[in-house]
Formats: sequence, C-alpha cells, structure tokens
Amino acid sequence: MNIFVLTGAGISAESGLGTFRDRGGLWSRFDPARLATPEAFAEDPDTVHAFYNLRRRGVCDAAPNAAHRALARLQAALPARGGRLFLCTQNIDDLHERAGASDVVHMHGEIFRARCLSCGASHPWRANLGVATACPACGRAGGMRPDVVWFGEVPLHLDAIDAGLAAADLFVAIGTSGVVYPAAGYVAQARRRGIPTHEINLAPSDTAHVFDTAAYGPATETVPAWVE
Ligand code: BJW
Repeated sequence: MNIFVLTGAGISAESGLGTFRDRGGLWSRFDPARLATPEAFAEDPDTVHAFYNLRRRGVCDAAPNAAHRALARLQAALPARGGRLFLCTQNIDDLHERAGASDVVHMHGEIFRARCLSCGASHPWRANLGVATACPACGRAGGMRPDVVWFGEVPLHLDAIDAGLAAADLFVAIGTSGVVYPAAGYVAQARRRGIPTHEINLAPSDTAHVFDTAAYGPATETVPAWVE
C-alpha cells in the first residue's frame, strides 16, 4: 500500500515546538504579516532574522517524539510489503529525520537551510543569520534568508507531491489545521481520486468534514496507535 502522510505543527507540539494557530500559538503572539512574508523581510530583516534565529535554537533543543518515531518505523517497514510512505511535512523542523525517517519532503522549507538572494544557492545552516551574513558560495553579504516558504511564495517540491498524491492508496493528515493552501486542499484532491482519507489531530481541523475517518487525541498516542 502507498500511503501519503501530510504532517503539520501538531506532530511536533509534544516535542515542545509551538504550533501556529492554537491558543498561545506563534500567530496568536506574533503577526505573520510582519514575520513570514517576503515583504516583511525586505522591510525589517533584523526582526525576521531574530524570529527565525530563536526558532532555530528551539528546534536544536527539541527531540523527536513517539509520533515522529512511529512514522519512521512505518516508512522503513512498508517497502518490504511492496508499499511506500510518502512523508510530506509542512514543518521546517528536522524531527522526522532525527526520528529516523529517510525520505521527507519539506514543502515549506527547512529551518536548518539558508538561501542567498543574490546567487540563489541554498546551504545547510545551523548558525544565527543576520543582515551581515555572507553567502558561502558567492560571498555577497546581506542577502541570506532562512530557506523557508513564506505567505505569497510558492511551496517547494510540488511536482513530487502531486506524483505522491497520484500514487497514493490512502491519505492521512496529522496535526495540521487545514487552513493553509495548497496543503489544505490535498484531502479534497485525494477524495476526488477516490482513496480513503484519515485525519489525526488533537481536535477536528477546518477540513475535518472532508475526511472519511478520524482519530482525535495527542499525536504521541494517536499516531503510534494508527501505525501499529
Ligand atoms: C495537535 C497537537 C497534538 C496541536 N497532537 N495535533 C485565501 C484563500 C485561500 C488561499 C489563500 C488566501 N489568501 C492567501 C492564500 C494563500 C496562502 C494561504 O493559504 N493563506 C491562508 C492563511 C488563507 N498560502 C500561501 O501563500 C502559500 N503559497 C501559495 O499558495 O502559493 C501559490 C501557489 C500554490 C501552488 C502552486 C502555485 C502557486 C504558502 C504558504 C506558506 C506557509 N508558511 C508558513 C510559515 C513557514 C515558515 C515557518 O515555520 O515560520 O508555514 S505559515 C505556517 O502555517 C507554517 C505551517 O507549515 C503552516 C500550516 O500550519 P499547521 O502546520 O497546520 O499548524 P497550525 O498551528 O495551523 O495547526 C496545528 C494543528 O495541530 C491544529 O489543528 C491542532 O489541533 C493540532 N495539534 N497539538 C495532535 N499534541
């Protein structure tokens, strides 16, 4: 069986990483228009860098949880049964990888990469970024940004994601509010293909009505229970 899993911030919540839209979430404390748009970065790069430097340190201090580990086990086990787990995450953290997942598609980019606005090169990046940071490839200073996808930008790996959805026999969304497109539209796309769809979340998402089945509760309990 080919399974397409879409994960969101909820899967990393019990690792201590804040979600965006829950009570106390990042977007209830900070205005996304001032932090997660190319316009915000052009206007006030210091503030945007400070926000992502803080988040990068938070991810460094976090550890994968039982939900990340269960998905890694599933990804390792499916090929022996002739299947595949297409693991697509909206998260910019690396907790799926640190849990042992070998193939993760980061559609909203990665906090541990930085991209040069001058030459376009993307580099693995663990240090703080700032307005004076120089690109290791072209040497230009001042144009390095977190290699993440902000509002109004086109998400990454869309062709691979389309192919993954087209090959899937089951669609599962875990810990995502179903608010941000295009990811929020994938369940409808899966339904149009006639494959079963399953939501795993703490509470019904905005797209809950579109799913065939659901399991509600903390990801560290519901995801291992679904995988086993
Ligand atoms: C738990 C749990 C536990 C909690 N266990 N569960 C009007 C209508 C339609 C679309 C648009 C519109 N206006 C603008 C748009 C487009 C826009 C969009 O969708 N906006 C909406 C807000 C309306 N989208 C874009 O701009 C995207 N680009 C785009 O559309 O390009 C055009 C294009 C597309 C395709 C082809 C060609 C062209 C880009 C979106 C970029 C999003 N970027 C961010 C920031 C990334 C960097 C960073 O991390 O800072 O991505 S915003 C933020 O939201 C982040 C997330 O990946 C994303 C989704 O959030 P997520 O993961 O769902 O988190 P939450 O907090 O919302 O939900 C958490 C869930 O977990 C909840 O359901 C909880 O219940 C659950 N939970 N604890 C289990 N323990």
